[in-house]
Amino acid sequence: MPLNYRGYAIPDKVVEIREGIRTMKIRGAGKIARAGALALAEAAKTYRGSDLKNFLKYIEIVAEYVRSARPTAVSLPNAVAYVMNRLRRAKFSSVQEGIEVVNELADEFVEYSLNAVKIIGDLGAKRLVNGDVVMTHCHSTAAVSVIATAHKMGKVNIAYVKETRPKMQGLITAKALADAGLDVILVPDSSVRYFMKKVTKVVVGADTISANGAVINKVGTSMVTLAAKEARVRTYVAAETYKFSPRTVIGELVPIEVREPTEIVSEKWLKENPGVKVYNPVFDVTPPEYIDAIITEKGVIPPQAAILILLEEYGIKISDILSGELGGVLKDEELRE
Ligand code: RUB
Repeated sequence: MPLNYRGYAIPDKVVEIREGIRTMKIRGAGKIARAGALALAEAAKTYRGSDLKNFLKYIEIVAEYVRSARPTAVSLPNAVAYVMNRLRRAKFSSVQEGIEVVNELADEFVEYSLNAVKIIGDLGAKRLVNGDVVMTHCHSTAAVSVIATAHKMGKVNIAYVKETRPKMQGLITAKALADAGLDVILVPDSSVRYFMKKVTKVVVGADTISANGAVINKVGTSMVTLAAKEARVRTYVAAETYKFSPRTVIGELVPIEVREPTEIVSEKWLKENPGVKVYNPVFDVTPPEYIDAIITEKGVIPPQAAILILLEEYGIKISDILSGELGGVLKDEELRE
C-alpha cells in the first residue's frame, strides 16, 4: 500500500528517498538537496493520469512531503523551490510535458550543484597556501573539495579531521582525504584546542547560512572556529549558494535539529539511569565574526555579504523586505495552500 499524504499516494521510491534523508542514509546538505530534487522527478515519472491541474497539485503535495524530511539544512527546501518555482512559471499543456519539465529541472539542479562543488574546490584551494595544515569538522563534500583540490595543487598535505560525535561523520572525511592522498590525523572532538596550534587553516561546510552571515553547520563547528580565532587561524566556510536561507532575511530563525538520545547512549543505559536526561542537538550556529570568508560557486565573500547572495539569488528586493512583501523563493510558501 503506497503512503497516503494529504489525499495523494506517494510513490515508494519517493518515500524511500525521504526516509533516507530523515534517517541520514543520505546526508550532508548538498546530497540532501540533490536527493530532494530527484525525488520530485521520481514522483512526476510515476504519475498516472491526464488531468494537468491534478498533476500540479500532486507535485505540490510531494514537494511539501519531501521538503520536511529534515529541518536544518535549507539546501533541501531551496532545491525543492528551485524545481517548483520554475515549474509554476513554465508553459506546458499536458501532463506528459509537465513530467518532462520536472525531470529536466531536477537534472538541471543536480548538474548545477555538482558543478558548484567543483568550482568551490577551485576557488577555495586558491585561498590556501603552500604548507597549510588544515582542520575540518564533520563531513562536508564542499570542504573536502577545497582540501583535496589544494592537495592536488601541492599546497596542503596534512589534515586534522575531527571525529564528529555522535554520528562520526569525521570518519567519512578521513577516508575521503586519505584516498585523495593527504596525511590524515583523526582526532577526538574534545582535542580541538590541543591540536589547533598545529593548524594553519580551518575549512568547514555549511547546512544553512543566514542573512547576517552566521553559519549553521554540524554541532561543534562553532567550537572549532572559537579555538581557531583564539589561535589566529583563519576559518573558511565552503558552501553553495543554495545553502543561503531566504527566510532569514525577514528575521526567521534557523531550526536546529534535535535527534534521538540513543545516538549518544544506549537504550539500556537510558533505562538504567532514569534520572539522566540526554539532549542531542546536531547543529550549532557560528557567528559571522568567527568566519573569515565564505567560498561559494559565485565567488569568495566575507560573511557580512551573505545578504548580497540572497538578494541576487532569490530576487529579493530591499523594497519588498521593507514593505513586508517578499517575492522570489518565498512564493513557494504562499502557493502551498
Ligand atoms: C552534515 C554537515 C555538513 C554540511 C555540509 O551534517 O554538517 O558539514 O551538511 O555538507 P549531517 P556538504 O551529517 O547531519 O547531514 O558540503 O556535503 O553539503
